[in-house]
Amino acid sequence: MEVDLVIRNATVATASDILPNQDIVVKDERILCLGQGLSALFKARREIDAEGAFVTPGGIDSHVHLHQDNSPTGDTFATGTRSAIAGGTTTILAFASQERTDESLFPVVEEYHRRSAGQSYCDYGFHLILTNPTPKILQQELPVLVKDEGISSVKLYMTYQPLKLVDRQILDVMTSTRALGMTTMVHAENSDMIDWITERLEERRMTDPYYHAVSRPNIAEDEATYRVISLSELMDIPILIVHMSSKIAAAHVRKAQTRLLPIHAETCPHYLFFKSDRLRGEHFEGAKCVCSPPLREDQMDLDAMWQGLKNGTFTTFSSDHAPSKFDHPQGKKAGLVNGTTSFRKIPNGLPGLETRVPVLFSGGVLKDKISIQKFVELTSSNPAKLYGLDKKGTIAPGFDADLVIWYPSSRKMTPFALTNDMLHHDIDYTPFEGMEFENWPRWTILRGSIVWDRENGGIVGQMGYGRYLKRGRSTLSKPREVFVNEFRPY
Ligand code: DUC
Ligand code: ZN
Ligand code: ZN
Ligand code: ZN
Repeated sequence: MEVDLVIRNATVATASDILPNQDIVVKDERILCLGQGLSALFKARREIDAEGAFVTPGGIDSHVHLHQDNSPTGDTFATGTRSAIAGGTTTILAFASQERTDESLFPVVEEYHRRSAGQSYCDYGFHLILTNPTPKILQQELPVLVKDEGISSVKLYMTYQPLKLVDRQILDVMTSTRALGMTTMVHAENSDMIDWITERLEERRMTDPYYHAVSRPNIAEDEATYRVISLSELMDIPILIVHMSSKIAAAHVRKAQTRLLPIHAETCPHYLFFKSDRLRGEHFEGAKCVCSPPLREDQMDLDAMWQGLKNGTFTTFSSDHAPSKFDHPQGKKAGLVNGTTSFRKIPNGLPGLETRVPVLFSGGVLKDKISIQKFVELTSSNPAKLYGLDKKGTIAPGFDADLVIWYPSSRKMTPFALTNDMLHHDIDYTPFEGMEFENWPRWTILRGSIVWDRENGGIVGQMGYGRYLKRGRSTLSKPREVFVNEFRPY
């Protein structure tokens, strides 16, 4: 039989197993079969020798901000997804973001389709950011978006004046997401604590980038995390708490999971590797690392993030790619006007879409901090299951042939120190500048097509090859029909 691609002698790593000497056979964008000694049975239009190399499922980055109005100097779908494939990510979930004044979600989703159509190098889907959850939107529009658009998740903010929902609004949203089987993602920080501290710091002229971290202490994340877990328990719905950064907050997630509540959480590369001293850089350079929740002061918090990756507290490991250019008046330098600093005006967020997978491979798997199976689970399999991507997230017959082929340990890649000019985003810095990498995706394959070839041409995929993905329900968790008392939220 003639097939499109055979990858020979791969060491296939999935979330459960490491399988040596595998031939992976690809036909019509999908994995047809894999096993030992298969290559002789097929005539392949293209072969790749992966002798001694790990092959892992294409990365799924389930938290990416592209072309949002609130970051005018960030990445577009074209530049962001170009960087994704260069770093072994074949699917992203970006946000279609409702403004407080938007009375309908349909034009919002249409607008994000316009921004992404024909622009994407990788497959993509949308989460909805809900900032104006009116009864019409919750009862009439959300069901249509779930059914027709395959948008099966929303993100809510507990902080930021233009975005935040108060608890009773969160309960309103949860009523609908519960009925529709959607996953509810939450940015958990206590808004009043942050605003109040920010005002005091401004009165005291403590406005350098470093004070952004001071204005958002661990306890603000801790309180909001516990609160939203309580709201979730009241409503009996699965949630995912995004971009977690602190040990005390993660402990609430762990405890809730031990009680079998359907609480999921996510952490990001920057919370594993960087502390808040990064915000102290000279010449306003600290602004490069302003994100929310902020980088933490204490190594204890970074250690807790690693521990949470290993022990299952964190379901997903996402980039939270939310970049702004540094040297631009609407970028990070918005917080520096005529020599006067104002951390409040620095756009929040870091670039990290291209580096997410290699950072965890090189800095986690190769440093024996996590197993390769755990790496696959966090970077690909769990995001697929949590967000209803039923053809993605593992290497098995019938699944999309989304694959990353690493450099083999026998023919090692020359280790290198990362510089921003090696990356493919449209951002003028990377917080990972200077970090040593001992491996990097040699090839990235999306639905059977080579889209990244590090030795021959780099980006070889086409803009527009990436497809919009309609998603289904989460297969990781659902309501349990367990309630706090006789009250039912429906
Ligand atoms: N939340 C995000 O999810 N990304 C960037 C900034 C923020 O607060
Ligand atoms: Zn957030
Ligand atoms: Zn607490
Ligand atoms: Zn984000």
